[in-house]
Amino acid sequence: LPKLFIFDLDGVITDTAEFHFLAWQKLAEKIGVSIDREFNEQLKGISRMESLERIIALDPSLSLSDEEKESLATDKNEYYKQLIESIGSENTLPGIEELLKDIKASNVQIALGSASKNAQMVLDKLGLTTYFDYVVDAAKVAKGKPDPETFTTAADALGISYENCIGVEDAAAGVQAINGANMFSVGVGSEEYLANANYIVSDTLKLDFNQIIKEYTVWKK
Ligand code: G16
Ligand code: MG
Repeated sequence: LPKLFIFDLDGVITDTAEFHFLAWQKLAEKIGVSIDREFNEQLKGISRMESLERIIALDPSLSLSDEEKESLATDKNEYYKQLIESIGSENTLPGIEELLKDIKASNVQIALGSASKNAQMVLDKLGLTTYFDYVVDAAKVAKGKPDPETFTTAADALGISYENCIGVEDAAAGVQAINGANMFSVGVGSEEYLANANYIVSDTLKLDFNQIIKEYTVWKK
């Protein structure tokens, strides 16, 4: 068995990836730029400021000061916080809590590996905090995804070697981070964006503990 599962938050444990998208869409509108879901794929897992930079870059005529950027990033976070204000356990994606229970029942540890500054609050609202042995959020890492640091920080904190870890991600940047850490990567979503994952499922309901272990065991040999 592996020793540690490290879960991404937005888009894997909960449907908040959609709320991030809606908040960025509203923010983009404010500066006269329009973004669609396809463009949004590259914002997944990327920090708030880096996401803003990518949106600004869509209009080369925009020139914004650092203060203006800070203020826009804060606006986006306010939109996002409004959208997640009333989330609860019904926002946990299908199959996730069952998977967390199966992992715990096998005495394997669980960590969170999120790029979000709102991660702990979201986990609390979902009522899932007690499943997690360790939480890595934006405050704990210097280099965000696709750098492996988010995932290695969790393993290091729990004293577990990387080849005994499984990372679960919905973002291309996140899969790249897991692979860069030499951990087994599970991608949730479309093959179009997650082709580099060691194992891909189309949605969270297909995250079956025994199947993941099977795939991991083959990979490890
Ligand atoms: C998440 C989202 C990203 C978001 C980032 C920062 O990470 O996927 O879209 O930009 O966190 O979030 P915040 O603005 O709340 O700090 P993850 O790693 O949980 O998918
Ligand atoms: Mg994500």
